[in-house]
Amino acid sequence: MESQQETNLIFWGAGTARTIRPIWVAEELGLSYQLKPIGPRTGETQTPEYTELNPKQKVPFCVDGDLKLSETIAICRYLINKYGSVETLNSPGSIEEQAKEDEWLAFIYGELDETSLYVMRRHGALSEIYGEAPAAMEAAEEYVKRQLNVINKHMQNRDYVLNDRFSLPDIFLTTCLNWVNAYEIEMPTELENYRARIVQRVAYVKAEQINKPK
Ligand SMILES: N[C@@H](CCC(=O)N[C@@H](CS)C(=O)NCC(=O)O)C(=O)O
Repeated sequence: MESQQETNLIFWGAGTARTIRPIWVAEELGLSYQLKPIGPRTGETQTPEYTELNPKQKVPFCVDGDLKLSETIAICRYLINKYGSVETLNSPGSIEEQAKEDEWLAFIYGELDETSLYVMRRHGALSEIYGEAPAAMEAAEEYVKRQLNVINKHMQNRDYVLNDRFSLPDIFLTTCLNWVNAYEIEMPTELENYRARIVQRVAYVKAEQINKPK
């Protein structure tokens, strides 16, 4: 049996393309953690206890001893900086490598996740809350395709986003590509092949099961 690194980590949140990210990182790192699988818009993020912990009333959220963290990028980055190793996932080795990792993370999270896929979610499946906006939906889908073309060009002849080693931007990209897939948005074949390869990772398969909504 594989040995697990003991921690006092607690993650809140399950069931979304964002909540899977810290779980996936923890699985890649072989960490022990406790999951409180609360879901968005279930009322569970609005209880006084949870609001005290995370005034944003959002998931995912992470507690490690005295440290309380929201924001998927910050949580995943912290886990790797604190618990990563060369055998699992580790922090970039130089300021320049860190800069390239940040560049891709910012692009994938900012342009694909927040600016377009989440806009489609808000005005699609969540339109009862955020309102119908067909023009925004159409524009966001076109925007997704534009960003996918940029990534596709970068990924030619590469196994991973950075330096031929699996790293945090791959976790963000794959979870966004899963989202693109679920929305049946046309994806370049090479990106679909990349996604299909990455989701076979043992840590991903485990995380995907664990992240399933209650
Ligand atoms: N920027 C945040 C976004 C978190 C976020 O919006 N989470 C959604 C679920 S994917 C949520 O909790 N929504 C609940 C709500 O808006 O009430 C992050 O990256 O963690």
